[in-house]
Amino acid sequence: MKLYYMPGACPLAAHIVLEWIGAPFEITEVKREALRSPEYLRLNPAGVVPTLVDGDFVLSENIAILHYLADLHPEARLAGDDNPRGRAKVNHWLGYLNSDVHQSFKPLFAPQRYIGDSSMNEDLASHAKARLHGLFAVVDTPLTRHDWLADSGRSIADPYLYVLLRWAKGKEVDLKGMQGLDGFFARMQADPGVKAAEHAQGL
Ligand SMILES: N[C@@H](CCC(=O)N[C@@H](CS)C(=O)NCC(=O)O)C(=O)O
Repeated sequence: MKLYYMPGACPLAAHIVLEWIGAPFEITEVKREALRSPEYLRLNPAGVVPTLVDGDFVLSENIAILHYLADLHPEARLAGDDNPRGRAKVNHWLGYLNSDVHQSFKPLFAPQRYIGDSSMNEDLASHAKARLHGLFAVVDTPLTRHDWLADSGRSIADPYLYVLLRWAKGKEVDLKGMQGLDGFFARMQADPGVKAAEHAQGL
């Protein structure tokens, strides 16, 4: 199994899951300028990471990849404890992280895709950060009650949240007073699988 990634970008979530499930895998870094190369576009027509290649099976989209890995290794119990409500809760958080939180970082990383006037970049960034503050507050609440995002326990949603929190810290999103998130971040940082993935990506 091979995971295509850019260091610190969202494929870090799948990379951590690969560490957690303990299956053999390799990683290949994609340089930003190679995202639009014909070779890479053949694997991932959207020209983004992650892409996972498992034999003749090529898969993109974070949520699809995370579920695929969890389904390949049910013994790791990363998809919501194998019952409809548990799975629904994991999907709830994955949807929230992928559609709302992840997307709200995009004006911070690539403002030129959202506005033509770069003198407005600071204003755009401050609105994006305010939006992210509110989105993270919603995630903080369950983490004041339990260690992992889904109440069924550790899941594929947790590495995704961890990646987004790393970005929030890098971009100085205000997370003051969000103690659930503080504890979660510290737990993830101490996790051997997280450490291994970060080390392999040179982070
Ligand atoms: N919908 C995709 C989005 C993936 C995505 O946004 N990847 C970013 C890195 S975190 C990327 O490759 N950005 C490069 C670009 O947009 O040019 C998914 O969830 O997998």
